[in-house]
Amino acid sequence: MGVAAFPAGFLWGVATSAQQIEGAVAEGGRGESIWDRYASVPGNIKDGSDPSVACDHFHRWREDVELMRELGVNAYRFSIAWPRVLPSGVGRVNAGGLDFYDALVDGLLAAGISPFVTLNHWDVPQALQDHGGWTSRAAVDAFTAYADAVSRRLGDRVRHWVTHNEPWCVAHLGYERGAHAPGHRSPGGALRVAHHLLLSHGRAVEVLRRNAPGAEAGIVLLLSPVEAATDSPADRDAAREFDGEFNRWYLDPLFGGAYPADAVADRVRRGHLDGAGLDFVFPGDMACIATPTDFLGVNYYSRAVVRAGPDGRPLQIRPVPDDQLTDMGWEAHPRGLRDILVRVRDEYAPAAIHVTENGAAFGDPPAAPAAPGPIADPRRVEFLRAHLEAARDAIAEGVPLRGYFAWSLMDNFEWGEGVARRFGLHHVDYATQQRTARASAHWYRDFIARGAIEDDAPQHHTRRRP
Ligand code: IFM
Repeated sequence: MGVAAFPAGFLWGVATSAQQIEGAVAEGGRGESIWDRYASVPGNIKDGSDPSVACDHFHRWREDVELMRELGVNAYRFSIAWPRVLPSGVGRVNAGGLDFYDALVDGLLAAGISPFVTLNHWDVPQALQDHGGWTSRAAVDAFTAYADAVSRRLGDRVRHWVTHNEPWCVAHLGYERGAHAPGHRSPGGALRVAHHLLLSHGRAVEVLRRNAPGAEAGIVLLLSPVEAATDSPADRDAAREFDGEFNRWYLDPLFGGAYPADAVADRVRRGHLDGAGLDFVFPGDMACIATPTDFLGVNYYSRAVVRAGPDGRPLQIRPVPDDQLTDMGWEAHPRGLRDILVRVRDEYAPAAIHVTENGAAFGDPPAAPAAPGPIADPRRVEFLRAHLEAARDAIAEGVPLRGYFAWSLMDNFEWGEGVARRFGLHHVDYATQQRTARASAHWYRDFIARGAIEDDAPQHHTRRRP
Protein backbone atom coordinates (compact mmCIF):
# COMPACT_ATOMS: atom_id res chain seq x y z
CA MET A 1 0.00 0.00 0.00
CA GLY A 2 2.93 2.29 0.60
CA VAL A 3 3.15 5.67 2.20
CA ALA A 4 -0.11 7.51 2.62
CA ALA A 5 -0.57 10.86 1.00
CA PHE A 6 -2.38 12.94 3.56
CA PRO A 7 -1.89 16.53 2.47
CA ALA A 8 0.20 19.03 4.39
CA GLY A 9 -1.88 20.87 6.96
CA PHE A 10 -4.24 17.90 7.34
CA LEU A 11 -6.34 18.18 10.49
CA TRP A 12 -5.96 15.13 12.72
CA GLY A 13 -8.59 15.33 15.36
CA VAL A 14 -10.98 13.82 17.82
CA ALA A 15 -14.62 14.81 18.24
CA THR A 16 -17.15 15.15 21.07
CA SER A 17 -20.31 17.12 21.73
CA ALA A 18 -21.39 19.22 24.69
CA GLN A 19 -24.45 17.28 25.82
CA GLN A 20 -22.54 14.02 25.62
CA ILE A 21 -19.58 15.01 27.80
CA GLU A 22 -20.03 18.23 29.77
CA GLY A 23 -22.45 17.39 32.57
CA ALA A 24 -22.93 20.38 34.94
CA VAL A 25 -26.33 20.91 33.37
CA ALA A 26 -27.48 23.29 36.10
CA GLU A 27 -24.22 25.18 36.62
CA GLY A 28 -22.94 28.50 35.35
CA GLY A 29 -26.40 29.75 34.48
CA ARG A 30 -27.06 27.00 31.91
CA GLY A 31 -30.71 26.53 30.97
CA GLU A 32 -32.47 23.23 30.43
CA SER A 33 -31.96 21.49 27.09
CA ILE A 34 -34.40 19.26 25.23
CA TRP A 35 -32.12 16.31 25.99
CA ASP A 36 -32.17 17.05 29.74
CA ARG A 37 -35.96 16.97 29.56
CA TYR A 38 -36.20 13.94 27.26
CA ALA A 39 -33.75 11.90 29.37
CA SER A 40 -35.76 12.64 32.51
CA VAL A 41 -38.70 10.64 31.14
CA PRO A 42 -38.44 6.99 32.29
CA GLY A 43 -37.93 4.64 29.36
CA ASN A 44 -36.50 7.20 26.94
CA ILE A 45 -32.87 6.26 27.61
CA LYS A 46 -32.31 2.53 27.23
CA ASP A 47 -29.93 2.04 30.16
CA GLY A 48 -31.73 4.53 32.41
CA SER A 49 -28.74 6.91 32.49
CA ASP A 50 -28.96 10.66 31.88
CA PRO A 51 -26.52 13.37 30.76
CA SER A 52 -26.54 15.39 34.00
CA VAL A 53 -22.92 14.44 34.81
CA ALA A 54 -21.75 12.52 31.72
CA CYS A 55 -17.91 12.85 31.63
CA ASP A 56 -17.92 15.92 33.88
CA HIS A 57 -15.90 17.63 31.18
CA PHE A 58 -17.20 21.01 32.36
CA HIS A 59 -14.93 20.61 35.39
CA ARG A 60 -12.28 18.35 33.89
CA TRP A 61 -11.67 20.00 30.54
CA ARG A 62 -8.01 20.76 31.31
CA GLU A 63 -7.37 17.05 31.88
CA ASP A 64 -9.17 16.29 28.61
CA VAL A 65 -7.07 18.81 26.68
CA GLU A 66 -4.04 17.04 28.13
CA LEU A 67 -5.35 13.72 26.76
CA MET A 68 -5.56 15.34 23.33
CA ARG A 69 -2.07 16.76 23.64
CA GLU A 70 -0.80 13.28 24.42
CA LEU A 71 -2.60 11.92 21.35
CA GLY A 72 -0.83 14.50 19.23
CA VAL A 73 -4.00 15.71 17.53
CA ASN A 74 -3.87 19.17 16.00
CA ALA A 75 -7.64 19.76 16.00
CA TYR A 76 -10.57 19.16 18.33
CA ARG A 77 -14.18 19.16 17.21
CA PHE A 78 -16.52 20.02 20.06
CA SER A 79 -19.86 21.72 20.37
CA ILE A 80 -21.20 24.67 22.30
CA ALA A 81 -24.16 23.98 24.58
CA TRP A 82 -26.80 26.35 23.23
CA PRO A 83 -28.61 26.59 26.62
CA ARG A 84 -25.36 27.64 28.32
CA VAL A 85 -25.25 30.66 26.03
CA LEU A 86 -28.97 31.41 25.76
CA PRO A 87 -30.62 29.78 28.78
CA SER A 88 -34.07 30.98 27.70
CA GLY A 89 -33.50 30.32 24.01
CA VAL A 90 -33.85 33.99 23.10
CA GLY A 91 -32.92 37.30 24.68
CA ARG A 92 -30.32 37.45 27.44
CA VAL A 93 -26.89 36.04 26.57
CA ASN A 94 -25.28 34.27 29.52
CA ALA A 95 -21.73 35.65 29.52
CA GLY A 96 -20.71 33.03 32.10
CA GLY A 97 -21.58 30.27 29.63
CA LEU A 98 -19.40 31.84 26.98
CA ASP A 99 -16.57 32.21 29.52
CA PHE A 100 -16.33 28.42 29.69
CA TYR A 101 -15.77 28.10 25.93
CA ASP A 102 -13.49 31.11 25.88
CA ALA A 103 -11.17 29.38 28.36
CA LEU A 104 -11.43 26.06 26.51
CA VAL A 105 -10.49 27.68 23.20
CA ASP A 106 -7.51 29.40 24.81
CA GLY A 107 -6.47 26.14 26.47
CA LEU A 108 -6.64 24.30 23.17
CA LEU A 109 -4.67 26.93 21.30
CA ALA A 110 -2.01 26.92 24.02
CA ALA A 111 -1.72 23.14 23.47
CA GLY A 112 -1.35 23.60 19.71
CA ILE A 113 -4.84 22.23 19.01
CA SER A 114 -7.15 24.03 16.61
CA PRO A 115 -10.75 24.39 17.86
CA PHE A 116 -13.35 23.11 15.35
CA VAL A 117 -16.62 24.38 16.77
CA THR A 118 -20.13 23.02 16.19
CA LEU A 119 -22.97 25.33 17.15
CA ASN A 120 -25.87 22.87 17.20
CA HIS A 121 -25.16 19.32 18.26
CA TRP A 122 -28.81 18.76 19.27
CA ASP A 123 -29.02 20.33 22.76
CA VAL A 124 -31.65 22.94 21.91
CA PRO A 125 -32.86 25.09 24.82
CA GLN A 126 -36.07 23.57 26.22
CA ALA A 127 -37.50 27.10 26.30
CA LEU A 128 -37.43 27.12 22.48
CA GLN A 129 -39.02 23.68 22.37
CA ASP A 130 -41.86 25.03 24.48
CA HIS A 131 -42.61 27.29 21.50
CA GLY A 132 -42.41 24.52 18.89
CA GLY A 133 -38.66 24.00 18.62
CA TRP A 134 -37.51 23.41 15.04
CA THR A 135 -41.09 23.07 13.78
CA SER A 136 -41.41 26.82 14.27
CA ARG A 137 -39.81 29.24 11.82
CA ALA A 138 -38.94 31.38 14.83
CA ALA A 139 -36.20 28.83 15.62
CA VAL A 140 -34.35 30.10 12.55
CA ASP A 141 -34.05 33.58 14.04
CA ALA A 142 -33.18 32.15 17.45
CA PHE A 143 -30.36 30.06 15.98
CA THR A 144 -29.04 33.00 13.98
CA ALA A 145 -28.91 35.13 17.15
CA TYR A 146 -27.14 32.30 18.97
CA ALA A 147 -24.58 31.97 16.15
CA ASP A 148 -24.03 35.72 16.40
CA ALA A 149 -23.45 35.65 20.18
CA VAL A 150 -20.98 32.77 20.00
CA SER A 151 -19.03 34.00 17.00
CA ARG A 152 -18.75 37.53 18.38
CA ARG A 153 -17.00 36.06 21.41
CA LEU A 154 -14.89 33.32 19.79
CA GLY A 155 -14.62 34.50 16.17
CA ASP A 156 -11.20 36.03 16.71
CA ARG A 157 -9.68 32.60 17.50
CA VAL A 158 -11.86 29.84 16.03
CA ARG A 159 -10.96 29.13 12.38
CA HIS A 160 -13.50 26.33 11.70
CA TRP A 161 -17.23 26.59 12.34
CA VAL A 162 -19.97 24.01 11.89
CA THR A 163 -23.57 25.20 11.97
CA HIS A 164 -25.46 21.92 12.56
CA ASN A 165 -24.54 18.34 13.27
CA GLU A 166 -26.50 15.72 11.29
CA PRO A 167 -29.79 17.46 10.53
CA TRP A 168 -31.25 14.11 9.41
CA CYS A 169 -30.96 12.84 13.00
CA VAL A 170 -32.58 15.96 14.42
CA ALA A 171 -35.46 15.88 11.95
CA HIS A 172 -36.08 12.18 11.52
CA LEU A 173 -34.98 10.61 14.81
CA GLY A 174 -36.31 13.53 16.85
CA TYR A 175 -39.50 14.48 15.00
CA GLU A 176 -40.47 11.48 12.87
CA ARG A 177 -39.44 8.34 14.75
CA GLY A 178 -39.58 9.75 18.29
CA ALA A 179 -36.28 8.02 19.11
CA HIS A 180 -34.44 11.23 20.03
CA ALA A 181 -35.46 14.43 21.78
CA PRO A 182 -38.01 15.92 21.57
CA GLY A 183 -39.61 12.52 20.87
CA HIS A 184 -42.22 13.54 18.28
CA ARG A 185 -43.74 11.24 15.63
CA SER A 186 -44.79 13.35 12.69
CA PRO A 187 -43.29 12.67 9.23
CA GLY A 188 -44.62 15.96 7.83
CA GLY A 189 -43.30 17.85 10.84
CA ALA A 190 -39.88 16.32 10.28
CA LEU A 191 -39.65 17.82 6.78
CA ARG A 192 -40.57 21.25 8.15
CA VAL A 193 -37.88 20.78 10.82
CA ALA A 194 -35.31 19.78 8.20
CA HIS A 195 -36.12 22.93 6.23
CA HIS A 196 -35.76 25.21 9.22
CA LEU A 197 -32.45 23.58 10.10
CA LEU A 198 -31.13 24.09 6.58
CA LEU A 199 -32.41 27.65 6.37
CA SER A 200 -30.86 28.55 9.71
CA HIS A 201 -27.59 27.06 8.46
CA GLY A 202 -27.57 29.50 5.54
CA ARG A 203 -28.41 32.42 7.80
CA ALA A 204 -25.71 31.45 10.29
CA VAL A 205 -23.05 31.17 7.58
CA GLU A 206 -23.67 34.84 6.75
CA VAL A 207 -23.26 35.74 10.43
CA LEU A 208 -20.09 33.67 10.81
CA ARG A 209 -18.55 35.32 7.76
CA ARG A 210 -19.20 38.71 9.34
CA ASN A 211 -18.00 37.89 12.86
CA ALA A 212 -15.11 35.58 11.99
CA PRO A 213 -13.61 36.94 8.78
CA GLY A 214 -11.27 34.47 7.13
CA ALA A 215 -12.61 31.54 9.15
CA GLU A 216 -14.13 28.51 7.41
CA ALA A 217 -17.80 27.61 7.79
CA GLY A 218 -19.69 24.46 6.88
CA ILE A 219 -22.30 21.94 7.96
CA VAL A 220 -21.94 18.31 9.06
CA LEU A 221 -24.10 15.60 7.47
CA LEU A 222 -24.44 11.95 8.40
CA LEU A 223 -24.01 10.21 5.05
CA SER A 224 -24.04 6.60 3.85
CA PRO A 225 -23.71 4.94 0.51
CA VAL A 226 -26.97 3.13 -0.16
CA GLU A 227 -27.12 -0.29 -1.81
CA ALA A 228 -30.13 -2.36 -2.84
CA ALA A 229 -30.28 -5.74 -1.08
CA THR A 230 -31.01 -7.46 -4.41
CA ASP A 231 -31.19 -6.42 -8.02
CA SER A 232 -34.99 -6.57 -8.06
CA PRO A 233 -36.71 -3.41 -9.31
CA ALA A 234 -38.55 -3.11 -5.98
CA ASP A 235 -35.34 -3.22 -3.93
CA ARG A 236 -33.57 -0.85 -6.29
CA ASP A 237 -36.42 1.62 -5.97
CA ALA A 238 -36.39 1.28 -2.19
CA ALA A 239 -32.66 2.08 -2.22
CA ARG A 240 -33.34 5.16 -4.37
CA GLU A 241 -36.05 6.28 -1.94
CA PHE A 242 -33.82 5.75 1.09
CA ASP A 243 -31.00 7.67 -0.55
CA GLY A 244 -33.45 10.49 -1.29
CA GLU A 245 -34.58 10.91 2.29
CA PHE A 246 -31.25 10.21 4.00
CA ASN A 247 -28.58 11.75 1.75
CA ARG A 248 -30.05 13.83 -1.05
CA TRP A 249 -32.73 15.64 1.01
CA TYR A 250 -29.80 17.54 2.55
CA LEU A 251 -27.09 17.50 -0.10
CA ASP A 252 -29.31 18.69 -2.97
CA PRO A 253 -30.57 21.91 -1.34
CA LEU A 254 -27.17 22.72 0.20
CA PHE A 255 -25.31 22.36 -3.08
CA GLY A 256 -28.06 22.79 -5.67
CA GLY A 257 -30.70 24.96 -4.03
CA ALA A 258 -33.61 22.51 -4.48
CA TYR A 259 -35.10 19.47 -2.78
CA PRO A 260 -34.79 16.33 -4.95
CA ALA A 261 -37.94 16.03 -7.07
CA ASP A 262 -38.19 12.23 -6.77
CA ALA A 263 -37.86 12.40 -2.98
CA VAL A 264 -40.55 15.09 -2.79
CA ALA A 265 -42.80 12.84 -4.91
CA ASP A 266 -42.05 9.94 -2.53
CA ARG A 267 -43.10 12.05 0.46
CA VAL A 268 -46.34 13.06 -1.26
CA ARG A 269 -47.05 9.43 -2.20
CA ARG A 270 -46.43 8.35 1.38
CA GLY A 271 -48.81 11.02 2.68
CA HIS A 272 -46.03 12.90 4.48
CA LEU A 273 -46.85 16.14 2.72
CA ASP A 274 -50.43 17.28 2.57
CA GLY A 275 -51.99 19.17 -0.34
CA ALA A 276 -50.02 22.26 0.62
CA GLY A 277 -46.77 20.46 -0.31
CA LEU A 278 -43.62 22.24 0.77
CA ASP A 279 -45.60 25.13 2.23
CA PHE A 280 -42.80 25.88 4.67
CA VAL A 281 -40.51 27.02 1.83
CA PHE A 282 -40.66 30.80 1.42
CA PRO A 283 -39.24 32.87 -1.44
CA GLY A 284 -35.48 33.25 -0.99
CA ASP A 285 -35.12 30.27 1.35
CA MET A 286 -33.49 27.92 -1.13
CA ALA A 287 -30.89 30.48 -2.24
CA CYS A 288 -30.04 31.10 1.41
CA ILE A 289 -29.65 27.36 2.08
CA ALA A 290 -27.30 27.10 -0.90
CA THR A 291 -25.01 29.87 0.39
CA PRO A 292 -21.54 28.64 -0.58
CA THR A 293 -19.59 27.08 2.28
CA ASP A 294 -15.92 26.37 2.82
CA PHE A 295 -16.27 22.69 3.61
CA LEU A 296 -18.70 19.83 4.07
CA GLY A 297 -18.33 17.71 7.20
CA VAL A 298 -19.08 14.04 6.57
CA ASN A 299 -19.91 11.76 9.49
CA TYR A 300 -19.49 8.18 8.36
CA TYR A 301 -20.31 5.06 10.34
CA SER A 302 -21.70 2.48 7.90
CA ARG A 303 -23.36 1.81 4.55
CA ALA A 304 -27.10 1.26 4.20
CA VAL A 305 -28.32 -1.93 2.54
CA VAL A 306 -31.99 -1.59 1.74
CA ARG A 307 -34.84 -3.78 0.58
CA ALA A 308 -38.47 -2.99 -0.18
CA GLY A 309 -40.77 -3.53 2.80
CA PRO A 310 -44.33 -4.86 2.44
CA ASP A 311 -45.65 -1.43 1.38
CA GLY A 312 -42.56 -0.74 -0.73
CA ARG A 313 -41.12 1.47 2.03
CA PRO A 314 -37.34 1.13 2.32
CA LEU A 315 -36.24 -1.28 5.04
CA GLN A 316 -32.63 -1.40 6.16
CA ILE A 317 -31.23 -4.91 6.54
CA ARG A 318 -28.14 -6.17 8.34
CA PRO A 319 -25.90 -7.52 5.61
CA VAL A 320 -23.45 -9.40 7.87
CA PRO A 321 -23.86 -11.79 10.83
CA ASP A 322 -24.58 -10.16 14.19
CA ASP A 323 -21.18 -11.02 15.65
CA GLN A 324 -19.58 -8.80 13.03
CA LEU A 325 -21.62 -5.75 14.00
CA THR A 326 -20.51 -3.02 16.39
CA ASP A 327 -22.40 -2.65 19.66
CA MET A 328 -24.69 -0.17 17.88
CA GLY A 329 -25.70 -2.95 15.47
CA TRP A 330 -23.84 -1.22 12.64
CA GLU A 331 -21.72 -2.98 10.07
CA ALA A 332 -18.10 -1.88 9.78
CA HIS A 333 -17.76 -1.17 6.07
CA PRO A 334 -14.61 0.88 5.47
CA ARG A 335 -14.91 0.91 1.68
CA GLY A 336 -18.15 2.87 2.11
CA LEU A 337 -16.17 5.83 3.41
CA ARG A 338 -14.20 6.00 0.19
CA ASP A 339 -17.41 5.50 -1.81
CA ILE A 340 -19.37 8.29 -0.13
CA LEU A 341 -16.45 10.73 -0.30
CA VAL A 342 -15.96 10.10 -4.02
CA ARG A 343 -19.69 10.38 -4.67
CA VAL A 344 -19.99 13.66 -2.79
CA ARG A 345 -17.02 15.05 -4.69
CA ASP A 346 -18.41 13.90 -8.06
CA GLU A 347 -22.03 14.97 -7.57
CA TYR A 348 -21.76 18.02 -5.28
CA ALA A 349 -18.16 19.30 -5.52
CA PRO A 350 -17.79 20.86 -2.06
CA ALA A 351 -14.82 23.20 -1.72
CA ALA A 352 -13.30 20.85 0.85
CA ILE A 353 -14.37 17.88 2.97
CA HIS A 354 -13.58 16.86 6.51
CA VAL A 355 -14.51 13.48 7.96
CA THR A 356 -15.95 15.06 11.07
CA GLU A 357 -16.86 11.75 12.80
CA ASN A 358 -15.88 8.13 12.34
CA GLY A 359 -15.64 5.47 14.99
CA ALA A 360 -17.16 2.38 16.56
CA ALA A 361 -18.81 1.28 19.80
CA PHE A 362 -17.28 -1.86 21.29
CA GLY A 363 -17.41 -3.16 24.84
CA ASP A 364 -14.22 -4.01 26.74
CA PRO A 365 -13.18 -7.34 28.21
CA PRO A 366 -14.77 -7.53 31.71
CA ALA A 367 -11.73 -6.77 33.91
CA ALA A 368 -9.99 -4.52 31.41
CA PRO A 369 -10.01 -1.11 33.08
CA ALA A 370 -8.39 -2.53 36.24
CA ALA A 371 -5.40 -4.00 34.40
CA PRO A 372 -2.27 -1.87 33.93
CA GLY A 373 -1.54 -0.28 30.56
CA PRO A 374 -3.95 0.54 27.76
CA ILE A 375 -7.16 -1.45 27.42
CA ALA A 376 -7.00 -3.85 24.50
CA ASP A 377 -9.57 -2.95 21.82
CA PRO A 378 -8.32 -4.67 18.67
CA ARG A 379 -11.62 -4.29 16.83
CA ARG A 380 -11.55 -0.50 17.24
CA VAL A 381 -7.91 -0.37 16.12
CA GLU A 382 -8.79 -2.33 13.00
CA PHE A 383 -11.85 -0.14 12.40
CA LEU A 384 -9.74 3.02 12.49
CA ARG A 385 -6.93 1.54 10.42
CA ALA A 386 -9.25 0.36 7.67
CA HIS A 387 -11.23 3.61 7.55
CA LEU A 388 -8.09 5.71 7.39
CA GLU A 389 -6.93 3.55 4.53
CA ALA A 390 -10.24 4.25 2.78
CA ALA A 391 -9.80 7.97 3.44
CA ARG A 392 -6.33 7.79 1.98
CA ASP A 393 -7.72 6.02 -1.10
CA ALA A 394 -10.27 8.82 -1.56
CA ILE A 395 -7.49 11.41 -1.41
CA ALA A 396 -5.53 9.44 -3.99
CA GLU A 397 -8.62 9.70 -6.23
CA GLY A 398 -8.61 13.46 -5.89
CA VAL A 399 -11.13 14.01 -3.08
CA PRO A 400 -10.29 17.30 -1.32
CA LEU A 401 -10.21 15.73 2.14
CA ARG A 402 -8.67 18.12 4.66
CA GLY A 403 -9.28 16.50 8.03
CA TYR A 404 -10.29 13.38 9.96
CA PHE A 405 -11.86 13.36 13.43
CA ALA A 406 -12.16 10.12 15.37
CA TRP A 407 -15.38 9.68 17.32
CA SER A 408 -14.70 9.94 20.13
CA LEU A 409 -12.01 11.27 22.45
CA MET A 410 -13.63 9.29 25.27
CA ASP A 411 -16.72 7.27 26.10
CA ASN A 412 -19.74 9.49 26.56
CA PHE A 413 -23.53 9.75 26.76
CA GLU A 414 -24.72 8.05 23.58
CA TRP A 415 -28.15 9.68 23.39
CA GLY A 416 -31.06 7.19 23.57
CA GLU A 417 -28.59 4.35 24.22
CA GLY A 418 -27.20 6.01 27.36
CA VAL A 419 -23.66 5.42 28.61
CA ALA A 420 -23.71 1.69 27.82
CA ARG A 421 -22.36 2.22 24.30
CA ARG A 422 -18.67 3.04 24.35
CA PHE A 423 -17.07 4.85 21.40
CA GLY A 424 -14.04 6.25 23.21
CA LEU A 425 -10.37 6.11 22.42
CA HIS A 426 -10.33 6.51 26.19
CA HIS A 427 -12.42 4.47 28.59
CA VAL A 428 -14.38 6.50 31.14
CA ASP A 429 -15.18 5.04 34.55
CA TYR A 430 -18.37 6.95 35.30
CA ALA A 431 -18.12 6.22 39.06
CA THR A 432 -14.69 7.84 39.43
CA GLN A 433 -14.44 9.84 36.19
CA GLN A 434 -11.09 8.24 35.55
CA ARG A 435 -10.04 8.21 31.90
CA THR A 436 -7.93 5.24 30.74
CA ALA A 437 -6.39 5.00 27.29
CA ARG A 438 -7.44 2.15 25.07
CA ALA A 439 -4.93 0.62 22.65
CA SER A 440 -6.75 2.51 19.89
CA ALA A 441 -5.65 5.80 21.48
CA HIS A 442 -2.06 4.69 21.29
CA TRP A 443 -2.51 3.37 17.78
CA TYR A 444 -4.02 6.69 16.63
CA ARG A 445 -1.25 8.62 18.41
CA ASP A 446 1.42 6.57 16.65
CA PHE A 447 -0.40 6.80 13.34
CA ILE A 448 -0.57 10.57 13.53
CA ALA A 449 3.09 10.74 14.50
CA ARG A 450 3.99 8.61 11.48
CA GLY A 451 1.57 10.42 9.20
CA ALA A 452 1.42 7.28 7.11
CA ILE A 453 -0.24 3.92 6.71
CA GLU A 454 2.25 1.10 6.77
CA ASP A 455 2.18 -1.67 4.24
CA ASP A 456 -0.03 -4.62 5.14
CA ALA A 457 2.98 -6.82 4.56
CA PRO A 458 5.77 -6.69 7.15
CA GLN A 459 8.25 -3.92 6.47
CA HIS A 460 11.63 -5.10 5.20
CA HIS A 461 14.24 -2.50 5.89
CA THR A 462 17.03 -3.17 3.47
CA ARG A 463 20.26 -1.26 3.38
CA ARG A 464 20.48 1.12 0.47
CA ARG A 465 23.21 0.46 -2.01
CA PRO A 466 25.82 3.20 -1.94
O1 IFM B 1 -22.63 9.95 19.30
C1 IFM B 1 -23.10 10.26 18.03
C2 IFM B 1 -22.85 11.71 17.70
O2 IFM B 1 -23.39 12.57 18.64
C3 IFM B 1 -23.44 12.04 16.36
N1 IFM B 1 -22.98 11.13 15.35
C4 IFM B 1 -23.07 9.72 15.64
C5 IFM B 1 -22.44 9.41 16.97
C6 IFM B 1 -22.54 7.92 17.28
O3 IFM B 1 -23.87 7.51 17.30
